[in-house]
Amino acid sequence: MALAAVCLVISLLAVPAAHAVDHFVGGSQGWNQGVNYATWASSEKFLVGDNLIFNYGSSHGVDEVSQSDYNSCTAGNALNTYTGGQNTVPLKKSGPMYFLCPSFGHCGGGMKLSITVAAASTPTATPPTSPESPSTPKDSPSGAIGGSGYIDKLVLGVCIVFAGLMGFMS
Ligand SMILES: [Cu+2]
Repeated sequence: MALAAVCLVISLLAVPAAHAVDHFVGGSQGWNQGVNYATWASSEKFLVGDNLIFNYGSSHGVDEVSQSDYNSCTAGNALNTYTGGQNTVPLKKSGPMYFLCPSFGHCGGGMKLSITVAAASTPTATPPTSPESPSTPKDSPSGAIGGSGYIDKLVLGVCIVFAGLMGFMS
């Protein structure tokens, strides 16, 4: 039964890699003034199906805007407006997305965020890391196949058949 156990472990390692990632904007600093969001975004890997999580105080808000409004810090033509202090923004399609705080002067002071969302099926060279542990190496042996849902299902299917055979023979 040892081989079946190994098979089960491989399945458990492979399957979670396909799950959506919640990106907490700004890490522990949240959505606030005095945070470099270009630096934060450069450490994240955004994929279709992931979420952006904004946490902020009552003096702030979140507007999704066009690239030109992002560049000029124009808040009047928002594509989507979020308020209330905590928002989950689903990343539904690949391409760039732009956000800014509509409070007067905040965007000009740097409270703006641009990200590039990649298609979920794109193989990832490095697994996404959480802002709390940026230096943790993740050298999982399943990393090379973790990006493919098809391979995950294949591994799982083979394991189910294999486990069934082992149970039948023992
Ligand atoms: Cu603000």
